[in-house]
Amino acid sequence: MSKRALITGITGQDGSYLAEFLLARDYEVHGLVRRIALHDPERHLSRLVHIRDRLVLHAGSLESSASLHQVVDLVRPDECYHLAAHSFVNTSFEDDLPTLGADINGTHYLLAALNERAPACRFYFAGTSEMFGHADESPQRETSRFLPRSTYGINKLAGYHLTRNYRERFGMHASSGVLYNHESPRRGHEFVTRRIAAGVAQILAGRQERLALGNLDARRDWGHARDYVRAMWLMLQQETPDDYVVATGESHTVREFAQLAFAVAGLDHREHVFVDPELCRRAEDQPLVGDPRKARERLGWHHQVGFAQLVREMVTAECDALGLTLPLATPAAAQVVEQGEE
Ligand code: G4F
Repeated sequence: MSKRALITGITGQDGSYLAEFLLARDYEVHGLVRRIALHDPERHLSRLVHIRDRLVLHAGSLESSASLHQVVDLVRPDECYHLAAHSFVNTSFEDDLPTLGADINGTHYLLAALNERAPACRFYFAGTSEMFGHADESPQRETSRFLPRSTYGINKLAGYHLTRNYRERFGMHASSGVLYNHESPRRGHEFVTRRIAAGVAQILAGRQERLALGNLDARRDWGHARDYVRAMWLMLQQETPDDYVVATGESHTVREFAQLAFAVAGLDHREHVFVDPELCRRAEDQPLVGDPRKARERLGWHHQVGFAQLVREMVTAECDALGLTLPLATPAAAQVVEQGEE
């Protein structure tokens, strides 16, 4: 009999890759979605179009404990992947206040519903490197101190501790992944990698000339979302639940990402990119880079898509969407791309 998985946040980048991954392994895949997603699928289910008829979607809300009990009762999942959350890192605490409570409550309601109605269900919580925030060591590992610097990081840290509590107190098979930035052509438009890839395509198409970015020296540990959902699944296949850092262990600056992305299109980023102080974040002093050793040793996980391949895939997808063919790279651009591939 095939296993049943329930995914919250199935409409997002990670949710869509995870659903594909599980379907390929013969899972019966259920997703919790907001009612509006079912009423306006074109807008809300765009990442699931190609697999929509193989999924079972349930309207429900993480803000309603009753609706979660209902869905858990109905699905009786073997595995639950809790990915839903407001995911854009906003530096303004004031603006984030309403989302903070909702996300923490949602995680708690879901854990409680599973513990009560499907206690054997294995649970994955989507933690994030933002929980480390102003990390006091680099690279960060599972034992590094958490010092979140955004309400998003605080919210995720609360979810991480709730997950640990349900594991220790109720014996649930509950694990958290501390995931570093993971990107793809399905990334939301507000994130820097997608902004750059889309900007390159717009410039190549002659629709705009310049691209505004924030801090070009900010460093991130960027991997491909497809690789990261595999790590989530691996965590739930272990005999014992645990928490894992999922990262490439390699960091690059926003400038490097831009340089490579423009080079892929035969362009020079210095002629198009400018810094808009409005887009610069405060307090980004410690680079967030993960140490994925534990995931490698215990899960046998390793990222497969490297930095240059990720950048190329994202730029190519944006150009394809506009019907553009990437020009043959100039020798200088080819050199940048080659360096990125090293
Ligand atoms: O793409 P970002 O907005 O991602 P951020 O803030 O690192 O968060 C993402 O990754 C986290 C770790 O997995 C997740 F928890 C979170 O949900 C999300 O998925 O920014 C990346 C870096 C930052 O240092 C930012 O300051 O890029 C810098 N940046 C420079 N210019 C910019 C821009 N970020 C954005 N969004 N837009 C810019 O123009």
